[in-house]
Amino acid sequence: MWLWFIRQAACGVDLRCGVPGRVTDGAPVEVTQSSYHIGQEVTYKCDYSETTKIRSCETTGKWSQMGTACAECPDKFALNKDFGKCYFFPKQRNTFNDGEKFCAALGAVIAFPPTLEENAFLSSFINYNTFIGVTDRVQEGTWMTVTGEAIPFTKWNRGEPNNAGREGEDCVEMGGNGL
Ligand SMILES: [Ca+2]
Ligand SMILES: [Ca+2]
Repeated sequence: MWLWFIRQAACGVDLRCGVPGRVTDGAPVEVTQSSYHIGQEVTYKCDYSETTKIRSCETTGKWSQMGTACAECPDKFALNKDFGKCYFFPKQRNTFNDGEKFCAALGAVIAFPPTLEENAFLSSFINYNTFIGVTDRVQEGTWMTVTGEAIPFTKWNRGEPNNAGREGEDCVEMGGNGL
């Protein structure tokens, strides 16, 4: 009998987020749904590195703010997208050991170029000979990175390496010519 009464019906549906779009430097890894419920998360991958970030569907029905999908560089450091690295070229002069400490205090290491392209990039910033993160202090004549990795190529200037001087040389400097 009640069924014969005429009433309005209240309709409701959960707020949902739409398909998550690209950001300037990355995109969602996998978009499988046409809409997402509140609290659901998607993973974004940076276009030029393995960095990933999470974006979530907020109670407003919008995706959480995401400036960039890639990692951000620390203060003073500039991003190089091609190499997926942040670089800083300080002006002050240091010994190699002090340079290492200087970089370490910034959470960095003395930069070393794993490719010829990166070697060329580094050299383009060099006005005065500049230490790079390559050393033979562990074993004389065996050159490796300051982090203990093998170096994939060398680009020695003529006559180098020569361990010159009374105390020898265990560090590497690069000139503006990339040697
Ligand atoms: Ca030398
Ligand atoms: Ca040496």
